[in-house]
Amino acid sequence: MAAPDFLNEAQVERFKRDGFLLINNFYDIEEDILPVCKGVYDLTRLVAADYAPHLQIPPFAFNDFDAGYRQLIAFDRRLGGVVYDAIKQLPAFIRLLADKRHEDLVARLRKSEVAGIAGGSYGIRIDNPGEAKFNTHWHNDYFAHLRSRSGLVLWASLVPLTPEMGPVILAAGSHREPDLKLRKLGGVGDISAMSYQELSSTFEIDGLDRILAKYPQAVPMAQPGDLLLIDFNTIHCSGENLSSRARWSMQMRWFSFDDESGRAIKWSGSFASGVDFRKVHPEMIINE
Ligand SMILES: O=C(O)CCC(=O)C(=O)O
Repeated sequence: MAAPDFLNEAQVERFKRDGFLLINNFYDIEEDILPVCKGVYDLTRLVAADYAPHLQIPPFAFNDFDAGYRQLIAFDRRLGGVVYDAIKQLPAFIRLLADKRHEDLVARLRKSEVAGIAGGSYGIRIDNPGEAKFNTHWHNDYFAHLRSRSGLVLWASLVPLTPEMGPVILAAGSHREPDLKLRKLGGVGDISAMSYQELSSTFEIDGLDRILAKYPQAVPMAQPGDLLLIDFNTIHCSGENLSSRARWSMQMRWFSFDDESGRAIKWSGSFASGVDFRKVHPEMIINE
């Protein structure tokens, strides 16, 4: 298939080598990004109207769409959770998730003729300053979402990232690490009751320090409109937000239906869809 014109051969090669690729100005700010920010703003205003009517939410401004959200969580942090759960259902976000350009990327980078969107495996992270407890630990998205090893995370920021905001940290080239195994930390019981975050920190990649020492770390500084592509097998984690603004970022996950690895597991989901990963891949777990 011919490369879509937003992706040249050198970029395809870099993606294959590093297991990630930052594409600058992939999205149209007005068409693609602003409507999502406006949706976040509108939902924040609704939540404020119902649960914090005394707050004076300022008018919408793209560059500071979350000014009202900051007021909301300063008043009651739990209201931030209401916004977080709601925003992944915004039509502007779902339209972007299913964008044809994403399908073309999967076809090109994953050699797929039948692409899929991992159901329930998409959302908008809000990494507030001082809330490192919600950070993801070193993991890859195959473990957390399954479907197929031939998958792509499409990661895009809604705010201009700075190093202080703790952007996602990637172990460049770690998608080529063979035979990754996972070790359960501690005597955890019922994993079906755990959140995604808890689960990602319940299992650790076996030999993590040794593996991380092999790969240089990269921290792409995406700006609104940029797209960061991450191979499902690339090991990565959240950085720590030491700034004064929340780090808002979209995660959209696509995969290849036609890849053998997905067909072998009937495209099963993982923890993020309530499936116990250990039942699908017992050979990847080290039980002591
Ligand atoms: O944006 C981040 O902090 C990392 C997100 C991540 O690792 C994930 O959602 O799998």
